Amino acid sequence: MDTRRKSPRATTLLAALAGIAAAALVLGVAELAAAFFTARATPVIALGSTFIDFTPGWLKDFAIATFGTGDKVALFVGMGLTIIALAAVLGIAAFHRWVLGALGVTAAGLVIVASVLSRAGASTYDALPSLIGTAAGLLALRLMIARLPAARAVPSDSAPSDSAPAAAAARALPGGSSRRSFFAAAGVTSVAAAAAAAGGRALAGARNSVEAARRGLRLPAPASPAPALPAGLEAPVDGITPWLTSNPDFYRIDTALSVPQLDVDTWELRVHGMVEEEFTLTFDELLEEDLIERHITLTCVSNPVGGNLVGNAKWLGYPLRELLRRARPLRGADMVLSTSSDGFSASTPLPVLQDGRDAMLAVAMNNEPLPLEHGYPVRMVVPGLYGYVSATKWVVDLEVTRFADRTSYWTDRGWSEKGPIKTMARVEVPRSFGKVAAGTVSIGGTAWSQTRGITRVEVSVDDGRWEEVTLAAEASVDTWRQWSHEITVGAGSHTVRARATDPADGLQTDERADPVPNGASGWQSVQFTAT
Ligand SMILES: Nc1nc2c(c(=O)[nH]1)N[C@H]1C(S)=C(S)[C@@H](COP(=O)(O)O)O[C@H]1N2
Ligand SMILES: [Mo]
Repeated sequence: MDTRRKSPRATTLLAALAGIAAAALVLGVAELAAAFFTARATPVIALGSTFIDFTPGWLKDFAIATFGTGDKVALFVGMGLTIIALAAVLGIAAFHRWVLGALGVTAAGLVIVASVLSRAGASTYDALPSLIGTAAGLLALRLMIARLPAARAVPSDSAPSDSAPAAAAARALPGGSSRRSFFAAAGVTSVAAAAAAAGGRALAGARNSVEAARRGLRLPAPASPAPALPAGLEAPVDGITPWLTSNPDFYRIDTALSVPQLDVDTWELRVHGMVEEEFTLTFDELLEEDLIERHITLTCVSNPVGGNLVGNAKWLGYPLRELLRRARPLRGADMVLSTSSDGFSASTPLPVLQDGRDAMLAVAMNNEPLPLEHGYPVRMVVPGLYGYVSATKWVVDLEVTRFADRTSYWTDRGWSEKGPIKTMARVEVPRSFGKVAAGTVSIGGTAWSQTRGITRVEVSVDDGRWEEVTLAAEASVDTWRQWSHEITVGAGSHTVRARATDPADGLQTDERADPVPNGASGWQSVQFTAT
């Protein structure tokens, strides 16, 4: 008789333990991944909220009555016990039939994913941490179960059977040592779970402390404040995009899986390359310079015609032309390669940074220190260029060089070396496939042509004659400009097209182009229905 058959009870207990250790790993790894990817809903919190949603009212009342303000603790204890019980059952199931256990763990993982996705503000991307955690848990469970004696007793002298690999693994080991190796695997799993959970908390804590430092930051007043805004910047049309984009509404584009957490006390900008004077700039030194404040509209090269990867904010920063004046570029240099702490880079034509436009190292956005995801503590903002060749967030390095010598993140991936923003008119009202009341309809939108300005916008309804619309006031040539118009339409389906004119390049091209390699072009056409 095989020794392993002597204690089936003990083995079942170990299987339950394996299930519990695997569950701990699922949650630990998921928390770590959530902190790393800056997920909006973290798995444990989301599970807790779902747990509350599914707790019957009488039990909730009982919990509040009994535990008072300790009801949250009671919730997590109750949830923990539920998870432990479920995990133990799944461990035993996996021990008897691996497929059954694996399906159970996968189902549990999907429950976590579902609770994460059901939280307000969650995006599908937030499912990733739970999926990674579940995968890690499955793998660990598999390794632990494989180290347990076979579920079905197999005489050690029998021929290898068709039973689960677990049985084969167990048989391959001399009596006793399989249990030792089980404890080793379970130990590693538990330690990994605890380490992942602790790592996740540490990461989240570091993020909180950077956010706290950001909130406590006092920025100097600008030496050159933003010019006063003229009245009438917003076109009088319901549903038009606000002229100033708030920080939470500002589009975000970057390659950073995890938002960089930079410390203003250690942040430095290295300025080097083809310059007479190389230097580094600390954050305090940067703030001591004369700062300018300007409204500038940023645009992403990936913005499709009519798209919303564009936003307008007030930026405070140190003019790059001043910084370059200090560095004194050498003859032959034609590009500034800016690099972020996370390795992104952008190549900006040197003349653009010296031609008098308000290109800057920005430290504030709409009267606040830069939000973490918009480049805290310092980013570049260059009027007139798409972000991929100019707007480096979390910037730490400026190298004066030549296009012939160096390339950058997106130019390495087939996008154009130069990225001036194309003139564009956007229709915001009516919405695409929207409904309006037949008769006279107020329509409107935004047009931009940074550094050149917008002098005319025209619309054409149902391919009719082009009509000039009313332009709202212009703050500067570096900002977008709103427009409005009244059209009269009968019931039915209609289209409206829009096109802008700027004083330098003239009429916006009607040539359709995709965003790759240097920005979308073409006249936007919006279909809508009047009833
Ligand atoms: N470090 C870093 N900076 C970056 C990017 C990036 O991927 N990483 N993307 C650029 C691109 S393509 C754009 S359009 C702008 C967007 O800036 P925003 O996210 O503040 O709107 O940032 C630019 N700066
Ligand atoms: Mo972009």
